[in-house]
Amino acid sequence: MRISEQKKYKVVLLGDGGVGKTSLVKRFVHQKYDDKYIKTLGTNVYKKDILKTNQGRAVNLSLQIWDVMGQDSFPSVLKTSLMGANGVILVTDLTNKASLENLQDWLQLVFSSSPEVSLVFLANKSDLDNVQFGYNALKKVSDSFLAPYFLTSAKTGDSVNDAFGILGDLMYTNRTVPSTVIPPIKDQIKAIPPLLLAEDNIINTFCNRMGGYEHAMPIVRKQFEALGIDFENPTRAQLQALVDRLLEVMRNMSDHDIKKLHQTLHKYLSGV
Ligand code: G3D
Ligand code: MG
Repeated sequence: MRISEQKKYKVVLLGDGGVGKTSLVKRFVHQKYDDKYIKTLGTNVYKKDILKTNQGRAVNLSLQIWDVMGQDSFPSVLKTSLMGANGVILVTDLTNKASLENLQDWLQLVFSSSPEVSLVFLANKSDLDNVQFGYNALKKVSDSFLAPYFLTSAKTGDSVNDAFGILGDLMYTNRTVPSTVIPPIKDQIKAIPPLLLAEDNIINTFCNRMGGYEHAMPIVRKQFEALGIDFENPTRAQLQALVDRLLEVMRNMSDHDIKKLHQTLHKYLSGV
C-alpha cells in the first residue's frame, strides 16, 4: 500500500535504573535481547517506523525513541531529553516494588517538562516469577491518568510491540493526558551531590552547544570511557579532565561546523 501520510514523533522511556528500558527499546527496534547490563549514561536515540492504516489509508509513524538514564540526579539531562516529547513510556519492574513507588517522581518530571504527552505504563519482566506487586497496582496508577498499561517482557518480547503500537495510536489521535488529571507540580526537594550536579551540567551544556544530544552524546560517552569515569561516582579530578577534553573537542570544531550541525539538526527534526 502506498504511504499517504507521514508523521514524526518523539518518544521517551523513563523509569528507575535496571527496570529494562534499554532492553525494551532494543527488543522493539532490533528484535533482540541480550543479558549484558550496561548502565545508560545520558541518552541513546533510536529510530523505528510503525505502519498503520487509517480509514484504508497507509500512515507511517516515524518514532524517534529516547532511551534515557534512570538516575534522577541528572535533572538537566532528563529535562532536556523530555523537551518536545509527544509520548512517554513509564517503565516499572514487576520484581522491584520501589520502581512502582518511584513512578510519582518520574511523573512529576514528565509534567514539569512536557505537559502535553501521551502516556503508556509498563510493568516489565513479566517472564519472572518473583514479582513484588500485581498488575492491579499499576492499573490503579495508569487509570488515574486515563492511560493504558501493559505487562511486558523484553526477554520474551511479550506485549512490547503492542505497547509501542498503542502509544503510536494515542499520539496519532492526539490523545494526551487531560490537564484535569495532572497532579500539581512540587518543587524539587532532592538534594543532589555537587559533583553529580556539576557532571549533569557539563553534559547538558556540551550537548546543547554541539547541536543536540543525538550528535553530542556519543562524543561525551567516548570521553567518559577514555577517562574511566563511573558516571554515578565521578571524582573532581575526573570532571576537570572531562571538561578539558570536551573543550578540546569544541575548539577543534569551527563555528561554521557548529552552525552546520545546528542547521542539519533543525532540518532533520522539523516536524518531530
Ligand atoms: P534499564 O535500561 O532500565 O536500566 P536494562 O535496564 O534494559 O539495562 O535491564 C536491566 C537488567 O534487567 C538486565 O539484566 C536485563 O537483561 C534485565 N531485563 C530487562 N528486561 C527484562 C525482562 O523483560 N525480563 C528479564 N528476566 N530480565 C530483563 P542484568 O542481569 O544484566 O542486570
Ligand atoms: Mg538503560
